Amino acid sequence: MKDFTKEYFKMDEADVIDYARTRLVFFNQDAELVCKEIGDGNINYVFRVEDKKSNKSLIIKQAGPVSRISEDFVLSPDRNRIEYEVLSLHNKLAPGLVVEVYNYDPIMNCCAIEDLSDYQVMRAAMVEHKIFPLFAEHISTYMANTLLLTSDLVLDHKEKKALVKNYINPQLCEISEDLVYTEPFFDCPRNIIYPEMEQFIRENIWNDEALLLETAKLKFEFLTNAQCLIHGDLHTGSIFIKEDSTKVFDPEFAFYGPAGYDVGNVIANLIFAYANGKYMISDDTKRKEFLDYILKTMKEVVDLFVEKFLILWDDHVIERVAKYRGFKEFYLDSILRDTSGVTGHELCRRIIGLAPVKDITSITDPEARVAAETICLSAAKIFILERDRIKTGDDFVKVVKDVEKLYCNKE
Ligand code: SR1
Ligand code: MG
Repeated sequence: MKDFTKEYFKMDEADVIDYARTRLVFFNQDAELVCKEIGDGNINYVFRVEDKKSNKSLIIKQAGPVSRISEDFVLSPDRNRIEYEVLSLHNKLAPGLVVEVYNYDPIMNCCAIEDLSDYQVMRAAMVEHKIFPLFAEHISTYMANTLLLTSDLVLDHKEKKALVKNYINPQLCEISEDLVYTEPFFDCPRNIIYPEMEQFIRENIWNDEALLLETAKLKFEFLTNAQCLIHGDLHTGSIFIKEDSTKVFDPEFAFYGPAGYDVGNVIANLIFAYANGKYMISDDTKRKEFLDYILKTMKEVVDLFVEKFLILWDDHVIERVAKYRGFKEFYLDSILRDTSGVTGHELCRRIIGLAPVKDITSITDPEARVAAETICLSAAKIFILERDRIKTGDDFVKVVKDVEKLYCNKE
């Protein structure tokens, strides 16, 4: 058996079984362990270990020295510590809405995490057009709690600054700075573009100077606004879901950044689910039911987030000047502006950039794929350019409906 206590190495399935048996206090002595690497993300190795005797299981997530999607990304294993600490903190701030984390190992750069095998990764569930009526309720609580309760509004400012330092995450932030804010907006060799969309992208994104200017402003918002501890990658691939429960995981991109980054990621990824449902569900009744569900969820995510944020504000804010009349509205207004801008960025970067999403790439018919991408990119432009006026759940939904009407009338 290899030594897990001296020096890091990348584990295979057999190593992980030995590791779980010898380094974790989880399985019984007589456990019959089996292990499978189940990771399909862009970055890490994810192993599921199960005891065939007791059916107990857990997940071991190990950070490799480079990302899986491309060796261009050499990544500090410190992301594993950040993930462990953020999950531990978020479990306190939003109990029941975050996966449990059992252990962090700074030598092997891995975490042991609760196995949620009765849940599904939300993106996979969305591509199967499943409906989760409680999702908006759950994710809005998670976001309101984690975003407000880690901010200068409620924390002693020295304590907050210590947290900013603890969660400094330069390499993972650089990925978002490049992949979300920079590369989708020029003809970057790393971009992955559906060939039939190239002309549309060139004319409507890369050559739109007014749009480029706004993306620069939003990039600087991401770079400089240490507002609160954000998840940093809150797409539907970072959420486990089942009918009555939602659990967020994978906060390795967490850092002190703008709150709207998390909210905007959730909204944009609901729009990808919408685009997929629109073109992949052939039964009219089922399609209408799924699309109505997504639009209702988008509206509720925004409106419930605002409602819960305001309630928490009244109960928790201690900063004296934040209590001046009008400041609460000013603060929330800036989060919603960022939310709209980030929604636009996430929509663009998943269609133009290096890391596409299955909701879009699984649309099989080429015309449908072009239509879905055109709707997403046209909505993205409005979310970025008109972010000053997009404030309510209805405003977010209207952008999607308006773009859809325009595009479908042209067809
Ligand atoms: C190199 S990593 C590409 C993307 O995968 C992660 O989930 C993040 O979204 C990142 O941007
Ligand atoms: Mg991830």
